[in-house]
Amino acid sequence: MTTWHGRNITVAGLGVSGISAARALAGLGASVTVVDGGDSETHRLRATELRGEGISVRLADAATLPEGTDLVVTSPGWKPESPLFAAAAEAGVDVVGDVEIAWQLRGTTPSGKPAAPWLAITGTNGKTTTTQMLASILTAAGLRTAAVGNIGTPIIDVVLAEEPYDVLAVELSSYQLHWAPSLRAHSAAVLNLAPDHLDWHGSMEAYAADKGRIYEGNSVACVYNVADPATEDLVREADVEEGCRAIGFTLATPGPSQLGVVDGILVDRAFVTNRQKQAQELAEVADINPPAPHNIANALAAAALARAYGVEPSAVRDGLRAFRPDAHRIEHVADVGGVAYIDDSKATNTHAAQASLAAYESIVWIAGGLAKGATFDELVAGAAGHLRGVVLIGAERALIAEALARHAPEVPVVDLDRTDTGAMSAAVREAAGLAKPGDTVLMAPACASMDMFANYNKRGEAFADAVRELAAESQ
Ligand code: UMA
Repeated sequence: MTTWHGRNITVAGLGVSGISAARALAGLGASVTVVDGGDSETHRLRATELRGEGISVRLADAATLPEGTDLVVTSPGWKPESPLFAAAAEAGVDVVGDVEIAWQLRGTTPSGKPAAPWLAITGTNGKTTTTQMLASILTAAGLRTAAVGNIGTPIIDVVLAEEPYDVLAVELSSYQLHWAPSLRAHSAAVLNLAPDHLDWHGSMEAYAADKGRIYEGNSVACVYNVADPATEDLVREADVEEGCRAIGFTLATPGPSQLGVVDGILVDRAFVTNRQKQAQELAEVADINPPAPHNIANALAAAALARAYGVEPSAVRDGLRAFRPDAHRIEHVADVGGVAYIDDSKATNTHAAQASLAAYESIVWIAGGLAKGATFDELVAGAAGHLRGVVLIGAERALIAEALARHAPEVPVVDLDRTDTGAMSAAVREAAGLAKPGDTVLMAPACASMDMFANYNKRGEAFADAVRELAAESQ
């Protein structure tokens, strides 16, 4: 077992994961220094708090490696080419992520109970929802569980909890997987694979390779999306434990070793005694909230992981029924003047935006923000036939404007040329002006929000506030 006592550890990042890692490692006797490039008021407040706990903090310098460092524990957002890591490589010092540390710390709780296995989920879209669905199913099965990881709860906090967990539903981003070389999940799912975060990873190949790490060393099941062959390729490339199975999920009738849908029923042909002849009913499509195609796929993936862990069919049904989706995911805000206003602020990439643009007939689309290295041609070409008009906001809206000019030149576009927070209210008014009764105004930006808002929640709230204002005026 690793000894942490007396080690000199540098934690990169004073955010959610950095604070969790710093506290945990200091608690185990390590000498911890947190470094961060930021120097905002929030950073200073956090620094004061940690210093009070005996943890050193250095702000406004994200590049220099503190003297004597023997391990760097990074937060997921730091890019691999960050100068700090170049300095670490130069000094022969390893760099790992907080998820790697959590994996190494598992089982060190005093209870004597074996470490909770991890059921891990990644994918370009749907991973938070699927992780929540899985946690709901595991809870319905009477297990003590938590939805952790990229979802927002640092995983180190959970593996060190006083009262141990039976099993964990772990959402992992490609960043976290990149920095977690020894992670070995019980079972794992890659939901889908589309270009995202290419600015961080450098290429689609590097992004896919990091996502694929989730299958390494799985012991029971590697769950893949039949409709997305790239996910199955990742299973094929993974080095797994003897006896670990590849399990597909599909919206069509499932083959052997798959979960799928038959006449509105979710069906398991993987975790049954005779998968050639037998099929186990799990739940009805109507049990899923909302029963949109991409969400049925999420439910099937969650069900596959739960069944891999041995959960009974009735708990899959009860867990799916109990699940309620988060705000800002294709959320209906209001109808104003016969036009529906939908908040899909969570559509922070083109793949997610594509799913919601495909769900409506005639759309006034509000889009734009930070593109994260994405291109928009495919998205715009696919959606062109549904677009009544487009309102563009945010820093990198020109990329979308150019794609519209190429693939949908007839569609009216309002380019707001604004990145202030008030721009959302103006965008909603412009959209209302373009929309006709029966249309949908869809805020699915296909971009990250940080150029204008603290996060996608705040962007969604700004949209909803603007819609409510419009509704009040129209009464
Ligand atoms: N920082 C630097 N230099 C850098 C990068 C960051 O100094 O080059 C500093 C920032 O000033 C900040 C801190 O590092 O103080 C932030 O670190 P971070 O960006 O890794 O964020 P955390 O607050 O630690 O949150 C992270 C995840 N964030 C990212 O991956 C960007 C959270 O996922 C996650 O919930 C949390 O750990 C707990 O595990 C958020 C996310 O946006 C929701 N994830 C991406 C996504 O889902 O698409 C991957």
